[in-house]
Amino acid sequence: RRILLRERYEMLNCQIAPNVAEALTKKTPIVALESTIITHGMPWPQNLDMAKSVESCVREAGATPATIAVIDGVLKIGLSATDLTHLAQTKNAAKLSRADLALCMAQKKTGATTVAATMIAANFAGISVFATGGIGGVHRGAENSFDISADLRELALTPVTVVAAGAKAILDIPKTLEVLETYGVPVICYRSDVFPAFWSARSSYPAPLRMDEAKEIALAHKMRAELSLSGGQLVANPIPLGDQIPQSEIDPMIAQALTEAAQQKITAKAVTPFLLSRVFDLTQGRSLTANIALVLNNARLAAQIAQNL
Ligand code: PSU
Ligand code: MN
Repeated sequence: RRILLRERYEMLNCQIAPNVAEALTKKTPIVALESTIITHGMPWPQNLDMAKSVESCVREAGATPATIAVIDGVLKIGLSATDLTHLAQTKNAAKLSRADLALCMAQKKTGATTVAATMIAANFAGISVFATGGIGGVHRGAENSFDISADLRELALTPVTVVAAGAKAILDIPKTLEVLETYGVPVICYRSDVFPAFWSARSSYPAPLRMDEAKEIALAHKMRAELSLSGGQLVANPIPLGDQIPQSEIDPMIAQALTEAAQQKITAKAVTPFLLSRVFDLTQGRSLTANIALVLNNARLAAQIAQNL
């Protein structure tokens, strides 16, 4: 089977980093990490610092990090320090979701994977746990724009447990929760009775499900596989209270960013990066500090879940 897999990777131009390949062979815990957060979610040079710190965090928690991206057409599961620096500095990397991944590889281009594409690549490589900041979701005004992130449908299809700090507060949280419910995606709030709102630890929406131990989350993941259920789990891990920006403070800034996006007719893939960068400016960088803190917090929980799988 291993030889077959190797041939398949070569045919596809997929490279698994040596330490990730070793962890896969030895069945030691691995945590996948996305790269759109590096290229489209944060400014240089904090994006590179974050990418390195999140990998260290995973290692300290006893798992192997595997940051995923497409570099010159090669799907890499685990990036070298050179790749990471190159990607963090690249201005024109594509933002890859399910629709774009194979095309980017075929055209030998460079692209960063969103939650959806990272789930696909992780599952392909045999990695079950993935840590990110916040997933994409249903945008406010979706009843007119139909802007619903492909991340949600991916959670319905691909069996990876994704640890995020809830959905970004720039989104319509109740609609996002409704779509996840329709798709049969378990939304497991970690040690919380309410769904977290990314920069803020609490939203006003109750937790659809709650679990308090990484072990339980890992067991639920296994049970889904036993039942042959397609799709993953969303673990919503609140940002630590000391790092959060309370909703009352950030809400007016989100409202302003949304107004500007509408005025400038920002659409499709550009919406999320535009809003994140405007909220960064309007909070004078506080949103970035909070974003980094929550990603590290998610990496630690993801490593614990991976250890229990
Ligand atoms: N979380 C962050 N920063 C980000 C993203 C998530 O903290 O930049 C990215 C993820 O890659 C996610 C994407 O999959 O935003 C969602 O984009 P869209 O809304 O266009 O589907
Ligand atoms: Mn969208």
